[in-house]
Amino acid sequence: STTLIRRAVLAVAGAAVFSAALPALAQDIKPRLIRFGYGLNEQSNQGRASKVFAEAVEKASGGKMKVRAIGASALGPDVQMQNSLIGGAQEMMVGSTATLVGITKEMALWDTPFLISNAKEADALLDGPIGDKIRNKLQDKGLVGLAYWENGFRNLTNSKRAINKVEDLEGIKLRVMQNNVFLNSFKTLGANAVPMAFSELFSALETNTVDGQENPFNTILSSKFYEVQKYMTVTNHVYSPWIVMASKKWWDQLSKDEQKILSDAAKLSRDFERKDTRAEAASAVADLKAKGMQVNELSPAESARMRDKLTRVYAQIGADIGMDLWNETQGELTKIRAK
Ligand code: TF8
Repeated sequence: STTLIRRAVLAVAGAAVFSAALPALAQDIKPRLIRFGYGLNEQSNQGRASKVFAEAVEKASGGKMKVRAIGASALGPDVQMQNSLIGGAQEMMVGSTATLVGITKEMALWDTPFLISNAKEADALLDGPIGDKIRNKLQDKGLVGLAYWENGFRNLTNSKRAINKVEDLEGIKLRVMQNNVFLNSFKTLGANAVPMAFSELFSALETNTVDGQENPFNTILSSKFYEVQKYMTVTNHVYSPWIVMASKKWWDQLSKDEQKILSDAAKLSRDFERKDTRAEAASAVADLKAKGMQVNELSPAESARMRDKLTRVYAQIGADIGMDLWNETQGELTKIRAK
């Protein structure tokens, strides 16, 4: 009977080895080299998660699909990479949704000031029907949106003064993303808003070409903006997602198995990225203070004044993305908040 047990054990072990090897054998996977570009540096939340994505793809494909994660805008700023993907000259990227508005107008929903107020709302809205609907619109434009990562709640920094009230923004030369909602919002609030690619931002701040910028804590830390910015004002004025995308031209040549490996890895790295980003953000204010930044919080009353001043901007977003999508989003948020 010992032999019987031994045989049974061996059979089970053999089956396990066989079935573990089987998916890789049976799957339709070709050797692929995937250039995955991103804008921040390697030592950022974006860089860390890009590495997780690359490793997940390599592992799931048995080493056949190799991802070269290339950061620091070495493949160009977001706008340029988006166009490379559309043209089929680059395979993948992760970047801002804000620079996609010219391609898919519905993306402007994510630029709505104060739309999302916490992580629970962000995840549920982005991973739910609204997020899917907007993401899938990219397909007609030559892009495949696979998952939203967290860029985060944006805050203001500048080299001139602490922003205690809306009027303090007057005359501040503020870099904004290349996106009309951001441009109009900050012009409306009195700043001298200048659209600029992220890759040019540090040196623009350093040379005082602009006085300030707005980004999540994580980016202010990882891009070392504290070296060239004295003041940070916690405004949480908008939640920005990032989006992982593939070139549709390239994607359409992949097998179903290869496509699944990439979408699974995009989601796996998304879950890692959100956790990592939130953990880093939680201690970032203390870190930035330790680096010498003077930090203040915008009062709820001033925040409310900001919103009031942006009424026109809200109306414009509704008109641009369509009132149906706007109303659906409000309905979805009501549901999420009730949960
Ligand atoms: C910005 C965004 C950046 C993104 C990134 C480089 O300020 O917040 O995080 O563009 O992909 O431009």
